[in-house]
Amino acid sequence: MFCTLALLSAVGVTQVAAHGGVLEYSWAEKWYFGWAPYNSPTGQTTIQRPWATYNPITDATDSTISCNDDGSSGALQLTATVPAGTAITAYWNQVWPHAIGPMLTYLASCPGSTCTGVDSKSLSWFKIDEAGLLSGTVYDGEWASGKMIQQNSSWTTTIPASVPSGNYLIRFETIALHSMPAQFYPECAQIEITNGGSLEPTAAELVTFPGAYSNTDPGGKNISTSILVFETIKLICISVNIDVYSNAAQAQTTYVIPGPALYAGARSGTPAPAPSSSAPLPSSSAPLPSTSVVSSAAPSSTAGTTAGAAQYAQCGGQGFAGATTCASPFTCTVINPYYSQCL
Ligand SMILES: *[C@@H]1O[C@H](CO)[C@@H](O)[C@H](O)[C@H]1NC(C)=O
Ligand SMILES: *[C@@H]1O[C@H](CO)[C@@H](O)[C@H](O)[C@H]1NC(C)=O
Ligand SMILES: [Cu+2]
Repeated sequence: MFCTLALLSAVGVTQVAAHGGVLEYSWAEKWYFGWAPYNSPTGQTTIQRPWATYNPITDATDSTISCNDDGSSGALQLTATVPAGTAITAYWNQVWPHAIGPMLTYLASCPGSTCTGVDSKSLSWFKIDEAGLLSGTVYDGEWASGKMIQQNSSWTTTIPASVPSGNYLIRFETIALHSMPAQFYPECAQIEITNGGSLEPTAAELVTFPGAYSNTDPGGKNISTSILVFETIKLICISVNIDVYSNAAQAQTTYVIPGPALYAGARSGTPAPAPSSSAPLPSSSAPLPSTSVVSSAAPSSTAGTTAGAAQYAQCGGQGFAGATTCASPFTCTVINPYYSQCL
């Protein structure tokens, strides 16, 4: 009885207290400030698409799920130029409160010579980065969004070198699974990719928002039920015999990240997809070591670490215990104190 009451009020507090979105971006040592949803739209000049609210989207098919707004660009919309291969960091408001759930990044190509005026709901999106359950179990493992919090509430995604040059929206998203239903936090920015490659996303890699997610996705609304129960019992009812709940989530070490298969150029980390050697990474693969793409060369080099970490792999940062050298010709580059990457 006590536990039930405590549970309800704790959930309520969590939901009121802490939400938000992407407030800034940085790459190549430049900073780009985002849209301020609680200021007047008049006079706002930013590369970020306008967005409406710090509140989460709680319906996977909501009309605002492309860019957390009606899909339109700003009156004074800017576009930033980004060479393909650049690592872009998005910053959420600090300290991001939701440590359970995946991180996802998408691109959508705009028709014509600019994304300005293009409705984000009309575009086809492909996923260039995803990370879900990094280690452990759904019950108490480490999630990508927890790692995002450790990394100064930021997430770094590299624009694959294979993406064709052109105008794109980039959509960073974190999904919070601590409560039911799942909470979606997507924001978008306008970029022009230069020096790109020639690997178009395939039809199977392209989705629309809404359309990409469903409320019955195993990685969406559904899985958060068990997490909510376990987390809340763990926090609030510490003395209760939790054995009775120790079934599925305690044993579950995989989490199916929602959305389409990862774009091939992001899977291989090289401009051209290696046809047979690089089996597609299962999108549910729990123990992805980092946010980054995994080189197909990685598995064979695990015995001797002299080769160093692959391109785009994490190679340093607070709390990082993996290899700190990079395979030739890449060098370990500090992105921020929490994250260094082989570039
Ligand atoms: C949740 O998942 C279970 C089993 O995986 C399934 O039977 C059930 O219908 C799902 N519920 C929803 C709301 O999707
Ligand atoms: C952490 O993020 C904030 C933006 O939220 C930024 O201003 C600050 O420079 C970042 N710190 C580091 C060390 O990257
Ligand atoms: Cu929140």
